[in-house]
Amino acid sequence: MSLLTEISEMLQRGKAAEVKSLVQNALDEGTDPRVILEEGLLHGMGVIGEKFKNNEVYVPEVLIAARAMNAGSEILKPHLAGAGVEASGTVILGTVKGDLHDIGKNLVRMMMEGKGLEVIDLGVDVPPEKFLEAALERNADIIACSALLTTTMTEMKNVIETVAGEGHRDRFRIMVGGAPVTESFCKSVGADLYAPDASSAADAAVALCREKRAG
Ligand code: B1M
Repeated sequence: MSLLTEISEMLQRGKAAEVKSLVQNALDEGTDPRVILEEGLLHGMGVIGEKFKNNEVYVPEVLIAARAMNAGSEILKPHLAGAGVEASGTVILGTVKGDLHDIGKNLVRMMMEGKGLEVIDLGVDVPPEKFLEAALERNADIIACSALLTTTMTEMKNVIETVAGEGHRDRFRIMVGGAPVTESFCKSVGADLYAPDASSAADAAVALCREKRAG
């Protein structure tokens, strides 16, 4: 069995310690960290997701798989992030109110930090006022919202309305993403940018900060 397959299988079984050491072994063998992420960790999480959908596994199994996913991602973090890059912008990031999914958001943070952005991670279940408060306090460039549920993605509209309602809509760029979010949803709620995955979210955020700072 290849190391990547083993990572995927151990993740599915929620074996965090094993996932960590297998990820380290794969790095030591010279495997590209992005390949370890995509074909090891995310592959395993994808299988769990399918089983969750089909009621073959339940919340506890998904939670321990998520913990193993996060453990493996932490080992990858320094290898995905470009060390020593000066901050080129500040991003306020969080999962919207009512939503507890954070694996994708954590990957977005990792990729953004890797591109030299300063990321203030507000965690999960973040109310609109908290996004705005943090953005004002840190004089941020971007407010970035993640949502994984069709029932919570509508909170993104509340974030935008809260920012606009307080007269700050021109001051911050607002970015949205997460599995149910689409380009057309982004347009419909009046957000500035949608990114489908963590890597393109990081690239887009850097471009947005550059454009914003250029005037
Ligand atoms: Co939840 N869950 N969950 N869950 N869960 C989904 C999302 C679901 C699709 C499963 C299913 O039924 N098929 C479904 C949502 C259905 C829907 O709304 N359409 C669902 C449900 C229903 C629920 C509960 C309601 C279940 C229940 O209790 N009955 C409940 C809700 C809790 C709540 O939030 N209030 C719930 C709970 C949970 C757990 C707590 C058990 C756990 C979360 C643990 C955690 O995150 N720490 C969990 C998990 C793990 C999942 C699945 C299996 C995996 C999600 C994940 O982490 N994927 C998921 C099924 C699936 O997706 N196949 C499911 C991996 C991750 C890397 O991908 O987050 O999409 P993702 O992030 C990507 C992109 O979307 C993007 O970049 C990332 C990487 O490239 N991205 C951004 C994300 N944020 C971005 C922001 C950006 C840009 C890009 O810019 C700002």
